[in-house]
Amino acid sequence: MDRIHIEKLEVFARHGVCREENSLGQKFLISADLFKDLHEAGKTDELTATVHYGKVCEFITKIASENTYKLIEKLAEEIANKVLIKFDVDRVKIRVDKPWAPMLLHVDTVFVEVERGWHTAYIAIGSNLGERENIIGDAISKIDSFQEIRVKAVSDIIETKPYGVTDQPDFLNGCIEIKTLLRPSELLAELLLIEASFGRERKVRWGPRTLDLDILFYDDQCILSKDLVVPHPDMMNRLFVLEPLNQIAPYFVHPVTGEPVYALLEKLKNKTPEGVSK
Ligand code: A4P
Ligand code: MG
Repeated sequence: MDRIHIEKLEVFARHGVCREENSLGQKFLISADLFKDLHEAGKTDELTATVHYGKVCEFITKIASENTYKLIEKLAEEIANKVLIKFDVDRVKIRVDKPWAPMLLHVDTVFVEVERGWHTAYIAIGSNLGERENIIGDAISKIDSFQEIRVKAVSDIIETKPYGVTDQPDFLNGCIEIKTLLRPSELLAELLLIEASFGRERKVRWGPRTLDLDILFYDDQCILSKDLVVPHPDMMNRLFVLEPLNQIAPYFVHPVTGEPVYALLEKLKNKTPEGVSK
């Protein structure tokens, strides 16, 4: 992919584990790769079509000089995260060199390098208790209020009959597409907190709930752990998931089955002749 490369920006700052480093300070060299499609800027010659590398340098200098961290790992992580949030880039690689680190040995330089970027995830939303519509709307706003999450698309919210445990009120269901800097486990932790903030109680599996937030896809990753399974293992059996998901991501390919969402939906509808949301 195209990139803008910043090589060894000099910043005087006070990061380090030793107290002297925090008071005296030293020079750090910071390099950055900003990954972005530059075709438009190359064609139009317009600054608005690209990222102003001067502004990025000023921004990095501010982060590095106005904070004091023990580790250059932390500095690199902070710069990566903040640059991704502030500037319109898909991915960044940040390298922090500390060539004058106080060691009684000679090394040319010591550096850490991290690569971070935006990820795409799809989340299913359900509610069948309380003010369902308001709860879903407020939950979406809450998700969007995170700096590390951007809601990119919202499906229609549809009324559905309960699936699994059928002796419970009807649900409202929808799906959203997000871009996020959070890792899957961090995203799950935030979603569980949001569920809890809407009074979600876990009494019965598949039972009634004020708010349910399930991660359907996270990029094309397959995750199988005690707390998280992605893609959601039962999504292909649920019209209440596939119908709204098909509105916002019909061509997203399920990384396990290799089928796009619209095909999963067609398949399920053929198994469910009434074509109703179950
Ligand atoms: N977990 C694992 N993978 C995931 C994932 N991809 N996304 C873990 C979110 N969580 C995931 O979830 C239990 C644990 O699953 C979480 O703590 C997380 O670590 P839960 O939401 O407390 O459990 P649950 O909802 O009672 O069970 P389950 O199997 O998650 O149920 P679902 O799949 O959420 O289904 N009918 C209609 N019409 N509409 C609905 O929305 N929802 C359900 C619940 C049943 N019937 C429904 C609907
Ligand atoms: Mg759930």
